[in-house]
Amino acid sequence: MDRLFVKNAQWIMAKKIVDGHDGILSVANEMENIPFDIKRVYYIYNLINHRNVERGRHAHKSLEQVMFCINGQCNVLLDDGMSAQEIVLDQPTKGIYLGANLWHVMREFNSNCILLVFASDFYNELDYIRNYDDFVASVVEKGNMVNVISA
Ligand code: T46
Repeated sequence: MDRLFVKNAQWIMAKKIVDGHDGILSVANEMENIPFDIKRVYYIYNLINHRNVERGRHAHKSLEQVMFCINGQCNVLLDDGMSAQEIVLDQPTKGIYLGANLWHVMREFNSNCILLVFASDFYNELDYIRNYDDFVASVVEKGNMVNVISA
């Protein structure tokens, strides 16, 4: 598993229970594997144009999320405004925490990719920063505010 060096991201491992039955049961518990109260769950699937599609391409102002690829795989580009890295989600138990102020792009899906996302709040379009320049400006502004406070 790649070391994460971008801010506001971390690997999240779901529990994997292999018992006497066929199949594997995985579980993620609020405040245990998922570091926030879960208000919403959504999933992304049926990626027919999977080779060319990119989803995400935004940051959130305050929303926190954990994303698992529970079938297939995809890449996620993570960009905190200072540095960026691309990770692979390819195991149902290996999730990524997406904190606020983290630009993320999901891409290079394979055809059977299913993303399962736990979110800390309900859908609110006002929480999205969908323009990359606006995102960088907000990171710079927050960085300056930190410097002013700590000066
Ligand atoms: C995110 C990444 C990982 C709703 O009406 N309710 C919802 O709960 C969601 C998630 C979306 N929508 C609507 C808003 C848009 O009209 O569904 C449409 C597609 O949403 P969006 O373009 O934001 O989809 P993605 O895949 O680019 O992003 C989604 C989440 O929206 C976003 O919060 O971080 O997955």
